[in-house]
Formats: sequence, structure tokens, C-alpha cells
Amino acid sequence: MAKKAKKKSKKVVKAKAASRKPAKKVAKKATKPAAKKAVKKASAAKSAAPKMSNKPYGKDGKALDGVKILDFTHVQSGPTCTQLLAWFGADVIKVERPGVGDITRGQLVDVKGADSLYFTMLNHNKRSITIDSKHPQGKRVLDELIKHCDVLVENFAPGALDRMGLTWEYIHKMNPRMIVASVKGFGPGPYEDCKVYENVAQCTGGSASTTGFRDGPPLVTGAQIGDSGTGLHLALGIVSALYQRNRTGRGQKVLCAMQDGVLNLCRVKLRDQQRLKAGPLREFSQFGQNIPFGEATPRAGNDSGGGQPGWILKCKGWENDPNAYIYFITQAPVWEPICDLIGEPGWKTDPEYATPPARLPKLMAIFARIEEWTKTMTKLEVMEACNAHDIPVGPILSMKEIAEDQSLRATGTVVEVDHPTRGKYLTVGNPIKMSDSISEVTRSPLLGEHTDEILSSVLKFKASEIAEIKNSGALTPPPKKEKAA
Ligand code: CAO
Repeated sequence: MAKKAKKKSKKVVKAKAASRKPAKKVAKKATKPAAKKAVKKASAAKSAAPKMSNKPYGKDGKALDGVKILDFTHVQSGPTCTQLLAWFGADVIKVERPGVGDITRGQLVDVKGADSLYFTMLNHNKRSITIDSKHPQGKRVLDELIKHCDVLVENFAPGALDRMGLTWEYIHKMNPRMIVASVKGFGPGPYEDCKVYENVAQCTGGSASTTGFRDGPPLVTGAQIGDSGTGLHLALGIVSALYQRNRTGRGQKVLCAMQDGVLNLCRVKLRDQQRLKAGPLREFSQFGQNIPFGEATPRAGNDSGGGQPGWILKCKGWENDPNAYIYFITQAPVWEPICDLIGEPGWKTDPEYATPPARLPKLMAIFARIEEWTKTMTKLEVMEACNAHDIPVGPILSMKEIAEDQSLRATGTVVEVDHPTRGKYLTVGNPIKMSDSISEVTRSPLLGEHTDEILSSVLKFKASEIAEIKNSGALTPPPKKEKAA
């Protein structure tokens, strides 16, 4: 390594010296050798590239095979990230507190004595080891894991990792190639020390203030954009850091703040904030209702976030079924077939309706007319009728309908998994499909299920060392204190 670094610095000096020479001379001298060098470089790159696999697609391992993850995550944001990496083939070793484990194992329990769905659905394809990270022998095992792994992922409260003694400096000294990836609630700034859960992030990242109806309170959304959204962001950061490490040989810190992740998903709302300076937001239905805009992007109700007006409309059965609704978009290019379908062919040419600007002030009345039509059919019948004319619509699918949808089962987006203590359950599989890295979903680990396997086969501790570590109490819950008589 040191020799290589020396050679490199010599080259840099040479290049700098050359740049001081008059441009013409340098160009003349450099043309031929430079061209030769480029050819050499290209052929070197070609020979450095792995030979193309001749195995069938999907049969030559997985994208992240060989990547080892020390998974120090809990609850939802971090586990979402490491579960994705596991689906892409990484060996994810989840470190959990002895006796307790990830707190979600025991939250929202539906089968007594079994890990909750909250836990199982976020921790597939992982191995579990129990370690008391504050015990000296626990620290010894963690040190070995740090040396062994490529990435440490954590989403503890700010400062918790440092309090365990696992500072960036400590980790980096022990394993300079390690990538340390963290989810925190906020980035550096006034709130950096705060603990944060999903809805805190939705509220501080701009989602809640722009969700809900204008005349109602801010709303949080069911999509876990703070937790799962940030986990997704972190996974991309980790994969990018691994890619960069191929070139630099060193690890780096990757930080995703939940506030930042939510804001990234609310990008269009910050767009609208700036558009307010240029006048009212004409695609919002409040514009058509002559309701003045305030200083900030308002809540949009069911208005579409893009330039195409949309709204949620009732369908047949709405009186009894809370999900008998459809999202209807009056996209300009399909305005004519919409008019024909709903029985208003005159609107195609009537100047009051024929153009998008003419329609904007009376959107709610237009949607009321379309709803008269959608109410005559079920949401799926409306979808069929509209799709025949390329009119985009979105039936409101309930979780029951999604769970029963056979096409989602066929693609592995909804998967049935068997679990030794809770039996069969449904989960969401890998939503990212790759043709040469096929994901299989395997059940989540029981607490500490792989402790022995990891100590012996992965970290190669001798039997006597394993006995010493075990006897120290570093891998088991502390004995219960006897009650005073
Ligand atoms: N051995 C010993 N101690 C362990 C341990 C182990 N294996 N695993 C965790 N601990 C300890 C931590 O070191 C910490 O101790 P200190 O407070 O003494 O440093 C303690 O357990 C609690 O950790 P925590 O503060 O992270 O957990 P919490 O339940 O109090 O807070 C949360 C949870 C999510 C609010 C907080 O972790 C957080 O803000 N994380 C970052 C943001 C985030 O990811 N939020 C989304 C969570 S999903 O909704």
C-alpha cells in the first residue's frame, strides 16, 4: 500500500511540473504518448473487468454477494435498509441486546409468545446474534465483527454508538475500509440531539403541513416515508459508498437524516412554495374556489401534485364500502374521450370546457359531473372503461384487496413466509426487481438464533474462547435481581 501511495505522489508531481511548461510544447510532446496511454488504459480496464458470466441470468449469485453487514439497527428505519441489502445478497448480522432484542419483537403482538409481525416483516434474510455491547467480552466480539464486516449500519439515538465506545475514529482505526451508515432524526443543527420517530419526521420534513384538507388540521400519511423512506435512502448511500471504496480503498460515513429524507420526497411542495411568488397555484382546487393563498404551500386535499388536475371520486357501493372510490385524472390529451364516456360530448368543443385553463376555475363542478358517472360502476369497472381510452385512474385498493391480489403474489411483491413460532404470514417482498439478482424472502431470525454459528464459523473463535465469552454473561440477559423479602 505504502509503495503504491509513493508512486502515485511522484506522478502527481510530474503532472504538476508539466502544467508549468508552455502550453504548446506540452501539447506537442504529449499528443502521441497520451494517445498511447489512453489505449493502454482502455485495454487495462478491459482486462481488469471480470469475464462475462456464461451462467443463465439469475443463476450467478446476487448483486451484493460477499458484502458483510454489521446490522446494529432497530425499529423500522434501519431494519428497512438492512433488509433490502440482505435481499440483494449481503450477509446481514443483526446484533441485538441479550434477552430483549429489537424492541419491535414484542410490540403489537398478535400471536402470544411469537415475534410480532412488526419485527418479522422488517428483518427477513438476516442472522441474529445477541451481544451486550457495553460488556468487555461483548466489546471483544463486536471488535471482531467490525474487523470482519464491510458496513456497520445503525439507527440509535444520537451519541449512543459513541457511548458504546464505537466512535468513527475507533472503528476506522480498526477497519479503515468500513462504511459506517447511520439514520438520525435530524442532520447537524439545532435539533441534532433529538430522538425521532416516523411522524416527527413527517411533520418536520414538510409532509404533514402539505397533507390533508385546507380547512382541516395537518395530516400524517400511512406511507412510512420517515422510517422506510429514510431506510431506502440509506441503502443507496451504502451501495454508493461500497462502489466508491472499490476505487479509494477506504470507508466513509453515510448519514441520512429522516427530516432530509422526508423533504426529498416532498420536493414538489418546495417547488410550489417558490411558485407562490409568481401568483396563485392554479392547479389547486382552492384557486377555482376563489380562496386566497397564504404564505406557504397549502394542504392540497386530493389535488394532484403535478400539472394534471385529479380528485378522488365515489364509485358504486361507496355508501357501505369505505374504499369504493377511484382517483380520476382529467389529463388534457384524453379530455375528449372523458367527455364521451361521461356523456358530455358538447364539452369537447364548448370554449368553457375545451381547454385546460378554461376548466381550472370549475374543476370541482367538473369532477362532480364525472362522479355522477363513476357512481354507476364499481371502481374496477371504471378502471376498465377508462384504460380502454388510456385515461389514467387509480382505484383505491384496500389492504385486504392487495393481500389477495394474485398478480402481486406472482411477482414476489407479496410473499407468504413460514415462521417456526408464528406460522404462515404475508409480507412485502423486494420491490426492486433485478434480472440477474433474484430475491428470495427467508424468515426473520429468532433472537440470538445464530450466536454460536457466528462466533465459531464467521469470527473463528476457538471453543475455549467461546466458553469464556459465554461464561462472562456478555451474550445473555443479566440475571433477574431477587426481590427483597
Ligand atoms: N447492548 C447494550 N446496550 C444496547 C444494545 C446492546 N446490544 N443495543 C442498544 N443498547 C442501548 C444503547 O446503547 C442505548 O444506551 P444509552 O442511552 O445508554 O447510550 C440504549 O440501548 C437505547 O438506545 P436508543 O436511545 O437508540 O433507543 P430508544 O428506544 O431510547 O430510542 C429511537 C429509539 C428510535 C427514538 C432512537 O433510537 C432514535 O432516535 N434513533 C434515530 C432515529 C431513528 O432511526 N428513528 C426511527 C426509528 S423507527 O420509528
